[in-house]
Amino acid sequence: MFSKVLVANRGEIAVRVMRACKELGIRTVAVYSDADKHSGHVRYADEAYNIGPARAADSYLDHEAVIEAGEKAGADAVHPGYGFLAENAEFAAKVEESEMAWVGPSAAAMERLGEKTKARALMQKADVPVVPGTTEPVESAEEVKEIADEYGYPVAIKAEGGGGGRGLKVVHNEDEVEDQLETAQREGEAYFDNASVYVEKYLEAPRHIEVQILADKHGNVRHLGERDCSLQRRHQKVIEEAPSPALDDDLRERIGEAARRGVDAADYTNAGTVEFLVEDGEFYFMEVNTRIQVEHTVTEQVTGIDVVKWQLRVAAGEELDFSQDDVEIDGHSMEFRINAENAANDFAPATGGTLETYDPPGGIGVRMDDALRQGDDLVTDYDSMIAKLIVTAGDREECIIRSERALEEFDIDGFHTIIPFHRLMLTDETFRAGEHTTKYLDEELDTSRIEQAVEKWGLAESGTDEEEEVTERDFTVEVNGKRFEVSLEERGAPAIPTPAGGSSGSTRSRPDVAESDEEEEVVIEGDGEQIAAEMQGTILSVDVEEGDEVASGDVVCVLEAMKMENDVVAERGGTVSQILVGEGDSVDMGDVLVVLE
Ligand code: MV4
Repeated sequence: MFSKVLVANRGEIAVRVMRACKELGIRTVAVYSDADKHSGHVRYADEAYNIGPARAADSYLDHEAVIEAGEKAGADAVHPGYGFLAENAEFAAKVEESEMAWVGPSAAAMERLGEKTKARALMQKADVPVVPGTTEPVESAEEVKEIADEYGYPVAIKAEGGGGGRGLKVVHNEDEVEDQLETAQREGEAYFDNASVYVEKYLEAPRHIEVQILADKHGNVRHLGERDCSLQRRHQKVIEEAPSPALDDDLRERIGEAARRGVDAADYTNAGTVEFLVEDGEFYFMEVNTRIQVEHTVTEQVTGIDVVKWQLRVAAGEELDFSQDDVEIDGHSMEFRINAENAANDFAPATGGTLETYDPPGGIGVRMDDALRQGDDLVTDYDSMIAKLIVTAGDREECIIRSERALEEFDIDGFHTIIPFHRLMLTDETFRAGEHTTKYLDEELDTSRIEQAVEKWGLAESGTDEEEEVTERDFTVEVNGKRFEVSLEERGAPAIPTPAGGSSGSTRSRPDVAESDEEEEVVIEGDGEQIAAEMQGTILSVDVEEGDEVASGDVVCVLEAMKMENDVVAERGGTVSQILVGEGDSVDMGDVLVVLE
C-alpha cells in the first residue's frame, strides 16, 4: 500500500479521500491555492503545499505545479478527486510517467472512453444498448437529416467531447438542422477543443440512471448497483439516491450487468460510473465517467463498500476481495448537495460570507461529508457545494422521513443554502412518488413554490451580520381564560414596545388606570415618562415620592408577580410628578404606576 498520497483537489472530496487514506494508514498531502490558505482540506492534511493563485488554471489545474508538490512531499500516489484534473488523460499520463501512481483508470482507458463515439462503438460491441444513432462523427446537415429521417425527430446533436449539457443540441425538425449542427460544432470547439459531433435519437423524458463500477488490475470487475440522479436542474444534480425508485429487479440486474460488461470490454481499472438514460422500460448507454463522483456516497451507504478505499487499494495493485454475488443492496440512501445558493433567486451562488453558524444534523442514518467548519469564510472561487448530507434508512419511505428530520436539524447561518429547496422536494408529490424525470425541475416544477420554501425555511433576514442581542422577558398571557407564563427571547428583532419602557413607545395613556377605585378619575398630565406594570401583580412598596429626581435605572416601586419581587425601574429618568399606586394595590399589566416629567 502507498505510504503518502497527494490529493489534487479541495473541499469535501479532498477530505473524503484523506479520511480513506487515514483509515488505510496512509499519510496525506494537500495542495491549495491562495484562496484556500485556511480551507478545511488544508487543515485536515498531514502536510500542505501552496500551488498558486486563486484562479484554478494557475493552481488546481496546473499539471506541473501539482506534480512538483507531490515530488517535493515524496508522495507515492496522486488522487484527483472529481472535477479539476480528474478526467484529464494527459495529466494522468504525466503522473504515470512520474515516480507516483495515478489513483484512477489508466490514461489509455480514459482516452478510450473519453470520446463519445469511441465509447458508443465499444459499448455496442460489448452488447450494451446505446441510444440509436451514429457511432461515427457526422459532418454535414445532409447526414443529420438522413439519420433523423431514419429514427424520427427529435434528434440530439452532441459534441464528441461533450458533457454536462454543453455541446448538446436538440433538433425538432428539418429546418433546425443547419443552425443546431453549427452551434454544436462551435460549442464543441470552444469547450472541448473538438468540433466533432455525432447524432442520437433524442429521448423526451428519460431518467438518469448510473451504475458504480470497481475494477482491479487482475481482471475482476464488479458493479455496485445503480444510483438515480434524475433530479437535476440545468444539468446540475441536486438529490441523488440509491437504489432507483424507477427500476424493477429485472431491469436493475440487466443494467448492472451491462455496465459491468461494457467496462470489462474497455480494459478498465479503478472506480468508474456508467451513465444510462432509461425510458419506457428500456435503457441506453450514455457515457462513462472515469472518476470518483460526488454521489458515490449513496452507493457506499447501501452496499457497505468504501469506494474510495478500493480506489487506493486497486491502484496499489490489490485484488477486489468480494464477488458480484457478495454485493448486496441494503436499504435506501439519499444525498443532498448543500450548495451555497439562493434557490429563490435562480439558485444564484453566494458571493461571499462567513459561516456564522454551522450546526449539522446527526443521529441514526446521517452522514456528513464536508470540509468547512463554523467560523470559516466561504471560498467562492470554485464551486458552490459546501457539504453533502447523506441520509440512509431501511427503505425509501423511511429515508424521506429521516431526511426531513435531518434537514430540519441542519442550521447554517451566514449565507443562503439550498436546504429550503431540499425540504420542498421532500414534500413534493412527484418526488415522493419517485416519478420525476430529468425534465422535472426545469420544465414542470412551479417556481413560486421554491420562493415559498425559501420564505418558510430560509435564512432569517435579520441577525445575519451583527452580533445579535438577545433580550429575555417574561410575560403572563391569558388565552381563552387560561393562564400561560410566556418567556420571550427577542433575538435581533427590535424589542416589542411595552408601556413601561422597552425601547420606545411608552406613552400609551391609560387615564382609567384606577377605575376599580370607583370615584377617582385619574388624569395623567404632561408628556413625560409613564412607568407601567409589565405584568399583573401586587405593589409591595413604592420607593419614590412626588418631586423626587430619579435617574434612568432607578427603582420606583416593587411589584410582586408570579411569586417574584420585580423592581420597576425608570427608563429615561426625570422628576416624579404623579404616583398612581400605593403599597398593597393590585395592578394589571399596563397600568401606569408612576409618571415622570
Ligand atoms: C440525451 C437526452 C436525451 N436523449 N441524449 C444531458 C447531458 C449530457 N451528458 C447528456 N444529456 C442528455 N442526453 C439523448 N439521446 C437527454 C439528456 C439530458 C439529460 C440527461 C441526464 C440528466 C439530465 C438531463 C437533462 C436534460 C437533458
